Amino acid sequence: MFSFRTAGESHGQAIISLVEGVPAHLPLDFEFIDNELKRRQGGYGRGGRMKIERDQVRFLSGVRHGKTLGTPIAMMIENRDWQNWQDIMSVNAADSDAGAKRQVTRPRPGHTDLAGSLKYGHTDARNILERSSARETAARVAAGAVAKVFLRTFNIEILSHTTAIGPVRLPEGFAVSWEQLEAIRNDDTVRCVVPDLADRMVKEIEKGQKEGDTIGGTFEVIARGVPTGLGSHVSWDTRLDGRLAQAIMSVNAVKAVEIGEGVANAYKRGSLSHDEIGYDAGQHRFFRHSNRAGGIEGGITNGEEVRVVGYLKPIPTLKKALRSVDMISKDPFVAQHERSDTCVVPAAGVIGETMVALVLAQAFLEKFGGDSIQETARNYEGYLKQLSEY
Ligand code: EPS
Repeated sequence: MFSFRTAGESHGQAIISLVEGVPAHLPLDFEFIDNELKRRQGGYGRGGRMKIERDQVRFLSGVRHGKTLGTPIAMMIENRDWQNWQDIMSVNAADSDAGAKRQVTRPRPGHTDLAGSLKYGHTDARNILERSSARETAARVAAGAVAKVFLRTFNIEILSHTTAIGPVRLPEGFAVSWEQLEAIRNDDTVRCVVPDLADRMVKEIEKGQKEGDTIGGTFEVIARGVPTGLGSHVSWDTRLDGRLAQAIMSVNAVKAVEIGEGVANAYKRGSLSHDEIGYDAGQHRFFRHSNRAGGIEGGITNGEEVRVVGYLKPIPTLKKALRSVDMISKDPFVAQHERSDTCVVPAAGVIGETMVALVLAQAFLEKFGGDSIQETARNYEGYLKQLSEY
């Protein structure tokens, strides 16, 4: 069973990723994996922290001479900022006085600070925010990069783009091409494929920055080459759309998820919402004349591109602080400001790709299994043959 976990605090020594269930003999592309981390670090609107970190994966287990062993893959990404936080985030009881220096008692509305502190019985919200920080997503991207390498073996590719930053958005029904997605560079400002809109998005972020505010937005993740038949209609938790929604919703600041044109379709007639079916006799395959369903029907992939949209709230760490109450004195205060980002939507798209890759890799291995990549490939080829003979 393919699965992954992460561990680590934002200003602790390192963040860790553990991936299980990857078949043996998969050649890992280390350059590609580090580049994925670099992509997540980019985007206009990031704060000072990204100038400190240079994320790189150190493989600790599960790989030998460039290939997976079929054993758990442990990866570590160092936090360079740890140098500045060694005593504050120390694991030793003797350093507990140092922790008081950066105590957080004024919870930010919209953040985990208060709910987490109450739940876990902490009076210093740092014990909560260190783990709820989006720093954790670097470890997810490492896991997702392994999933992407696995999926690439079967010609499944995943990319994303920014579809809105604040009120600046792509027109409804805008269909991005794969070439446009591939053309987005690592140093792109906002990862939007329409240059005019990208400029306006940058201006929107600058305006927010100046006003001490934060900006939300949306991203779309697209997976191509996904075969018909991943996920299943048989139970609530096997439906792939539900699994993707959970995965995307778990990304920090995401508050809504859409598959295909799910939101717009709710306001349209059925005759304008569904994708008519065609058959390509040359390729022996069914196809759709449109893809409003985002490549999933009844919780099962239908062979079209899988399309998922994530909606992010503006992040809750604001200079223009909102009203709050001190957790200890119970006096009203404006919430505490920590160094932070203004807009994380471009990075969130890369994290969205990761979550889609992890869900697709899991669903793929559920269907085709295999302890070695050769065995998985054999099973997959057999299934493709079965489809072509249908
Ligand atoms: C984050 C706050 C900022 C972000 C961080 C998420 O970090 P810091 O508190 O060190 O300034 O930069 O994101 C990352 C470190 C990252 O790698 O994405 C938060 O509170 O969620």
